[in-house]
Amino acid sequence: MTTRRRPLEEGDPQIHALIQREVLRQEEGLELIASENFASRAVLEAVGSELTNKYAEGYPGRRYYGGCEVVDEVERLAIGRARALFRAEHANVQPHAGAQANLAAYFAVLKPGDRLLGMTLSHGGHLTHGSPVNLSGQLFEVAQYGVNETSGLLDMDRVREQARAFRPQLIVAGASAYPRVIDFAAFGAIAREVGAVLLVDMAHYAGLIAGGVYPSPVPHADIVTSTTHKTLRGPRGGFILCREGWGKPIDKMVFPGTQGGPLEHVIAAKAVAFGEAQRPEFRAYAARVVRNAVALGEGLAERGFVLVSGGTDSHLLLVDLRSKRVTGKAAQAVLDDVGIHVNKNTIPGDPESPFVTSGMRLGSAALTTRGMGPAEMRRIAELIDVVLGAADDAAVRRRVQRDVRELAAAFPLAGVAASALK
Ligand code: DSN
Repeated sequence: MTTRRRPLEEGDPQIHALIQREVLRQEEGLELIASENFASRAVLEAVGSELTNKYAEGYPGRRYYGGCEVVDEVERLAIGRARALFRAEHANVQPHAGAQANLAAYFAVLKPGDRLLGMTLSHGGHLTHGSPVNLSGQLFEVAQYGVNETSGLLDMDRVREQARAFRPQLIVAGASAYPRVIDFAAFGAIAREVGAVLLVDMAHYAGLIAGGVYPSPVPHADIVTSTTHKTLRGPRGGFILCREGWGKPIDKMVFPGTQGGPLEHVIAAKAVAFGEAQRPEFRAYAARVVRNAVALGEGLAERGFVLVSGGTDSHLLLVDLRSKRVTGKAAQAVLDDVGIHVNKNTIPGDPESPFVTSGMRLGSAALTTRGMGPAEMRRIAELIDVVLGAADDAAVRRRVQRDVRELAAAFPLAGVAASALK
């Protein structure tokens, strides 16, 4: 008789128990963090594979180590699938994360002291788009654009004026808390007019772009960076797409410029995710993500929540909590306590500090993967409203926590592999 080996449980019960706790937390809660998702079992299996044992500095066919014949095939598959999925001329799948993808891409274009124009973090941009606390804000001369604080929308005329005045060598488009469609064509035209390279960081929208429900930046940008784990629902990691002419400088700046050995187990999982995203079911998933975000936004608006920009065209919502007299920090804590996971977020012109904030960011990608639909989104809007309206009432919090667990139990994580591609 053979007994099933449980190497982690037996070999490291502490880490095993912590992973089990995290699985339970994910199972029992409602994941509304806009940058998170649930990867398929196939993606998880690839990440947990023996490919982690292999060093493979270099690129397929040009490695600094022997024994790379298998990982060469893995990486070629990932590159081919990324290029096909996004119709890109060149792909580099080695960036360990989005920040690394951006850093490598910046150095392919810029020298220290050159000029970068990016979206300000407090208006929904990203740390790596020129924030003073990030290398991108320290190594380059940076100017930042934002949204119109009344409409919450990007004003492309204003961006054009800034670009004309600042004459950046690189313009960065893309955001981490902008719910609406970004006009990549307008960014492309502005970049051409001022002689800048256009880089689009599509990390948040990648799955929606792959699924055909959000416009692709690829026809308009010289370079596109991304992560694989948000709406794209792959493993935690990054990648870069670019026009052929940028291929060599980008590859050189990923390795050896900014990284060492690639994570071939993660690259295998990226290939799996790109493969999943090529299927017709993924297009249906992407459409459901947007429909769910719209439903969640409508449910919240009906209950007096104010949505920055009035709604969403994507997977995410930015909620101005001032009408509810609660800060982002307090809302996040109360919601966490009942198992609804969101993140506090600055809103345009936020009077509070980035640590406190007046807003929260919500996203529908993860719960859509679990199989939830518009009816569940409306129910969640109601639960958010109830708990934020009675934050000091422990009995209400416990009742909402029970409702949250009940709703989550109806869409088990164990069903993700099946429901994810429904
Ligand atoms: N930290 C990610 C997010 O939550 O949007 C972006 O890198």
